[in-house]
Formats: sequence, structure tokens, C-alpha cells
Amino acid sequence: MHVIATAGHVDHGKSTLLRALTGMEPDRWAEERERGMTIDLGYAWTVLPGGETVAFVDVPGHHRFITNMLAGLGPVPAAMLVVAADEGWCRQTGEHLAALQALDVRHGLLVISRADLGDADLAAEEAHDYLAGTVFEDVETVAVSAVTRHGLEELRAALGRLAARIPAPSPSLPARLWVDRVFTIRGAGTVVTGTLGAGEIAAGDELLLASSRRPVRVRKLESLKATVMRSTAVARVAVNVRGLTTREIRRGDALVAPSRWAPVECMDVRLVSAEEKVASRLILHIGSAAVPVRVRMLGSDTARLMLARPLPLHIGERAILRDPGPQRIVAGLIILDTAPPPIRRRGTGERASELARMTGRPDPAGELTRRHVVDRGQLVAMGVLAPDAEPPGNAVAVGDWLVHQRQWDDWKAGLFSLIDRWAADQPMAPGIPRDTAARKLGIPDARLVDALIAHAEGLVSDGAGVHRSGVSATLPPQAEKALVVIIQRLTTEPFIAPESHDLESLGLGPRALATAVSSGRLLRVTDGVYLLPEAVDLAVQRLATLPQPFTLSDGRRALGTTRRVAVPLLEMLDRAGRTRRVNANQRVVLMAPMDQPAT
Ligand SMILES: Nc1nc2c(ncn2[C@@H]2O[C@H](COP(=O)(O)OP(=O)(O)OP(=O)(O)O)[C@@H](O)[C@H]2O)c(=O)[nH]1
Ligand SMILES: [Mg+2]
Repeated sequence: MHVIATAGHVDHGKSTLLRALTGMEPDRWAEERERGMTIDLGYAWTVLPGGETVAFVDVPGHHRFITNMLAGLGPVPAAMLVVAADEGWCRQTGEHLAALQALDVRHGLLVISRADLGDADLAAEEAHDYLAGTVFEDVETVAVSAVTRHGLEELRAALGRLAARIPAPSPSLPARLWVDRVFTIRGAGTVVTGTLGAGEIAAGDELLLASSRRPVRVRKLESLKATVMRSTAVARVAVNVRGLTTREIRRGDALVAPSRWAPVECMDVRLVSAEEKVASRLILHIGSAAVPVRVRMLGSDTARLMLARPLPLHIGERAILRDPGPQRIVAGLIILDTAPPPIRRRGTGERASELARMTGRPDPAGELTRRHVVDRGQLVAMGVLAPDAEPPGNAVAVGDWLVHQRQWDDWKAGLFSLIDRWAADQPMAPGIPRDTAARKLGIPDARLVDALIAHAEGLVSDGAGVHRSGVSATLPPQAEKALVVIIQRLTTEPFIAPESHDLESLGLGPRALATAVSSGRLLRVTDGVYLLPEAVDLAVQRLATLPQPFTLSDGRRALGTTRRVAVPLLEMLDRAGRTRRVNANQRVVLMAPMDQPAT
């Protein structure tokens, strides 16, 4: 199927032409037929002699309905520009041509209508003067009269040739259906129609409602009033969606393939054929959408747009800026960046020169150079990278992350110096937690730190954090001396744990104690109670010499210690399966540790 829009001045015979071509009524509303004027979009279709189906979107010519006109033109790849033989080129003919140019609609026909009422050759000649230097410069021209039907067969043949020229969109493009009509069908629920500009939709598909990111299910699909299982762009389709009321979706919304279109609220663009002075509040038209935007000029022809609501857009797309006051098209534009960086106060010039070098053509390597690190899905959602494409040549790929080679090297160097600084600052805990390392180096995901370590010689990440291999915790000299004193005391009196104030006055603070414990030189029995690690086996040996079962006091005496040590130590032995409580007051020593599997 091909989808072609009409374009042209009010009353030049666009709707009449479609009526003559298709036998269908494009003016759907009674008011339109009473006033003889198209207000909203109309739809009709026909099969050409060559067998191709052509669907038409009929647009209003009256300038008051320019928003509807743009919603019709927005998503289509081709247009019939209609000029009445008796009136010739008029104001809205020029305006519609400007819209086609801005949207880069390059395929079309010039139809001189109402040929029975005027000199078609003269009108054609005049029109070609206006078309000179535009994308429609060499457009094929046909004169027709819908009344005498003269020229209709030539027009059908010309439409056939046009259809053959329109390139099919790449099948790998993700689906996006710009909605232009929403209604309910009793028993079926909400139905939306639109021009599927890219991709494919099938019954049963899950799509996202772009405005709210809500998932919706395609319950039933129709194209040109026939039920179909799938529809491939470009096509007119009607989608019966599950789980949406007509209040939740409207013209200008889009149904899109999940995860392939980012919601764009801010973007940088290049203006094309812009008026001298561009106002700061305009309406952005793209697809069937019309969204207020704030415009901030950055360079001579580049600007940042802030959208009043997000739209699913890709880099490289064309759109129109319109001034809502005088209803004029102010500029066309090419989207350069759908996720632009914030601009610092004096950074406008810098960004402008960056934008001056950008083209809107997909450039994954360039994106990575500008962004340094990017989630692959982000490039996909910008329309820059196909989901199954190889990463760009300048990337280090880690899972879904793409890191620019230079950024990678910077991070690696940064990690080494960070680790060395950290170890020098805190010799008792020389390993930096990997999340801390990620945060300090501005690395967006700690898994990237793991990958850096895996690619770096001599770095280790373990329970102690990230450190150079061979580096272990050391105590400051004073704490080390104190620890030796404590260890000597415990060697002679293994169950007399030093008192907290003792430890403190010797200069063994909590961090030094933790270091001594983690390096296996002390055993922490409970808060403030430290023994040597061999105290466990020694305690079991002594307790085993008591008549079994034994009480806490028996145990305490056998160990030669106080309740402060005996209570937590025995509880520790219980937990380790070296002793077991047999009743409220008594325990027995177990001969083999219970928590070790029998061999
Ligand atoms: N004699 C003659 N009249 C025509 C022909 N085509 C259209 N008309 C008349 O021109 C008038 C306008 O035609 P429409 O088809 O409504 O024009 P339009 O371009 O759709 O107008 P808008 O949708 O309002 O922009 C109507 O009165 C038609 O009957 C034709 O080939 N010959
Ligand atoms: Mg009309």
C-alpha cells in the first residue's frame, strides 16, 4: 500500500478529485458537506490499474485548519499538490508546498484540477515557476477535470509511476503509528486510526502509548476496512486497542514499538529555511502531533526546543515550526540530538559549534565521542543504532554499556590513582568499595568497575574492596605496637579479654580492631570482647575436662574468666556447634563440630 496526501489551496478541488478517483466520500462530516469545505482529515483509497493500492489522506486547504492539514501531511511520504486551472497558484498552495519541503516529502504529483474551468497549461506553467528550486521542481504534472473525468486515467497511470518511485521504508525500522482519529466501536472498545509511517504492527502485539508510556495490546487490526493479521509501513491502519479509553488517547499521540523510541522533551535541531527572526514560543508539528515548544537559539541556524509534552522522535527526523499567531510556518527543522547535554551558562557557543558539525544522519561513533559513555538502548531509542548492530569501532562494550575508548583509558588511569590514594589514606582498609570507586570516578554502573579491573593488570576486587594485588591491611605503628602487647597478654591468659578502656588507652580504636579481626589476628567474641582466634579450640578442650553437662559457672571457672567473657564465648560455641545447651542452665561439649559435614 502507498499513502498519499492531498495538498493545495482551499476549494481547488482536492476532495472532489478523490471522490472521482476512488468513489468514496473524503468529507466525512455533515458540516463539511454543507459548507463544501474540508475541515478535518478525510480518507479514501483505490486500486490502480497496475494493482497497487493507494490510500489517500485528504487535507483541508483553508488556512484556519492548518493544524489538521499538517497532521495529515506529517506522516506521509508523498503528496498530490492540487492547483485549480481557473485560479492558479494561491497562498495556501505555497504554504502547503513549504510544509512538504520542510518535512522533506520528495515524492509527488502536480495535479491541475478543474481543467474544464480554465487554462490548464497556463496554470501548470505558473505552478512550475513556483516549484523551481524546490524538491518538486521536476514533478510530473497531470491536468484533470473531475466533472468531465478528462485526465483521470492519465492521473491513475501517473499515480502508478509515483507509487513505483516511493521507496519502501527500511523493514528494520521500529513501529510508530501516528494517531489521527480515535473512536469507540460498540462491543470492541477503543479504535485508533493513523498512518503507520515505519515498521510493522501485528494483531496481539504489545505497543506503548507514547504519551504515557503505557503498554497497550493490539486486539484487532484493520487496514482499509479489512481485517488483517499484520500491517507494514507505510499503511493506513485502524487498531482496536485493549485497555485504553478514548479519553486516554487523541490525535497526535502515537503507538510505538516498546524500547525503540525515547520520549523526547528536549532536543537540539537545525532550522531549515527559517524566517529572519524566530519567536521563542512556537508550535512543533511532526507526524500527526502539534506540540507547543519553547525555542532557544544556540547558533545561527541551530536551536534547543523544550516540548510541552514528550514525543517519540528519532535523530534525523524532519518537522515544522509554526507561529500560532499569524498561523504561519516559520521554519522546517532536522532533529540533531534527542538527548542533548545541559548547557552551562557560558556554554552556548561551545554547543553551537558542536551542533554545527552534526548532520542528523545516524552516527553511532560520533554519538559515543560526544557522550563518552552510553547505554546501547539509548542509542537504539535515538534511532542511531539498530538493536542488533555491532558496537561502533571506538567503543569498549561491557554488557549494554558502550564506553568510548578514551573514556575507558581515562577511567582506568583514574582507578589506579584513586586506589593508591585510598590505600595511602587508609592503610587499615586499603580496598575501596567498588560502588565508592564508581561514584568517585563518575562511572554510571559499578559493573563497569568490575570490567575495568578485569582488564587491568594487578588490580583485585574482593571482600576488602578494590585494591592492588598483594596489598593488605596494615595498622599504623602505634596501633601495631598495642596489638602486639594485647596478643602477648592473651597468650599467657587466653580468656582474660582486655577491657574496653584498656584497648582505648593503648590506642586500639574500632577501625584498628576491625583490621586486626579481618586479618585474623584477633577474634571478636562480641562487642568489646576480643580474644585470640585459638581461644575457641582451647576453650573446648578445657570444657571437655568438666563433668558433663556443666553450668555457666563451671565453665567460667574452668576457663578462668569472668561472666563478661564466659557468657558470649559459650554462646559463640553453641552457634559454632562446639557446645550444646541441654537445659536452661547446662551445656555439653560436642565431640565433633555439628556444622561440618561428616566425611
Ligand atoms: N467544474 C468543476 N468543478 C470542480 C472540479 N473539481 C472541483 N470542483 C468544484 O470546486 C469546488 C471545491 O471543490 P472541493 O473538492 O471541495 O475543493 P477542496 O480543495 O477539497 O477544498 P477544501 O477541502 O476546502 O480545501 C466544489 O464546488 C467542486 O464542485 C472540476 O474538475 N470541475
Ligand atoms: Mg476538501
